[in-house]
Amino acid sequence: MTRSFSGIKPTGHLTLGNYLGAVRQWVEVDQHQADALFSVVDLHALTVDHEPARVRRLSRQAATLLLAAGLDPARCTVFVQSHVDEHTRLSYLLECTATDGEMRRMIQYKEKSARERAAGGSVRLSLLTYPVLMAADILAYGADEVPVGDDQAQHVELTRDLAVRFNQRYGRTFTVPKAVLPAVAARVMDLQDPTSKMGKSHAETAGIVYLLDEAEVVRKKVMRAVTDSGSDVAYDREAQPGVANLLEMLAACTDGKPAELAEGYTSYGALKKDTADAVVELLRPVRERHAELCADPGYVDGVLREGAERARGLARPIVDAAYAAVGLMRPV
Ligand code: AQP
Repeated sequence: MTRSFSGIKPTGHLTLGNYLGAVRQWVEVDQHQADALFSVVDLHALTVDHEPARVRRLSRQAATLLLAAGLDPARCTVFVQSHVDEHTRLSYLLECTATDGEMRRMIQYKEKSARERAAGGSVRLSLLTYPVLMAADILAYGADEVPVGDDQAQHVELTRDLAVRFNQRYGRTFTVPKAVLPAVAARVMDLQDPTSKMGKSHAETAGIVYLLDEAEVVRKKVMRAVTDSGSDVAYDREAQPGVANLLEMLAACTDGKPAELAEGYTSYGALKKDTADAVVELLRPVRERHAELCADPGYVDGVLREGAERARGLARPIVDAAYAAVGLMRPV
């Protein structure tokens, strides 16, 4: 059976981008078709300035939301990354496989490090090596597939390169994985700046729909979305990025096609209203189930405990084999 791994960073409240670009595919497809592992990748949240109590709170919230969205522990493995030591153990071996040039070419690193420097801050070394830890997350499980949004495709490409290089140098140890992108909404854009990704860690929140936003808040955010000058509703990402973003969101919520949906609208107002309604309806059951799960924290703890146990059992032999392959002496 195909094995898949995917993760979500507790760097903020989960967004509609996370849901449409990743989580929904995990729920509807991956957990049914693969031996799927889903992790709250909390170590990745430490690559930028963070508040410890907030990371802890957001990790629990992310795990609870994944279950609320429909991940079923009877079908898949849900766990917290820092509960499984194999990730950091393997990360070091992969740091010895990657080059610093490769790391510095990563688009996310370039963008984030530039942002940190512009704000007068320093750049943590872990921000540079983040893609190596991500590669370890994937390779530790022998994952064949990595269901992600478009923004992570370059990191999965790097993971493939590292796996191939390691296997060539030390003998076949890792499965070479591939990224699996959703057909629509692979990149949901910020409603206030449709040229930038809707990201959960962004400081400006007016253009971000969070999964736990009240229905009225969602409506307000969508109705105030930046559209384009002109009044035609057409699906054109280059010329009309704001409208294209709304059409893609509507298409993802209604299983439609953005270009076909565009033909049914003559005003931005009607498109926004239908998009807002569709998003509210899509998120309603997730919010309701989240509230139920919050009332039963013991259940979430149990899922995460069992998930980490299973994850450890899968990762340990693969990481041990990698340690042996590079020439490290095994404990006697
Ligand atoms: N806007 C998006 N559209 C489609 N997919 C998205 N994903 C994230 N944003 C979008 C996908 O969600 C999964 C989890 O990603 P993450 O936790 O790395 O994403 P984030 O919300 O983008 O978090 P940050 O901290 O704000 O990220 P940075 O600043 O690093 O971009 C992934 O599969 C991702 O593709």
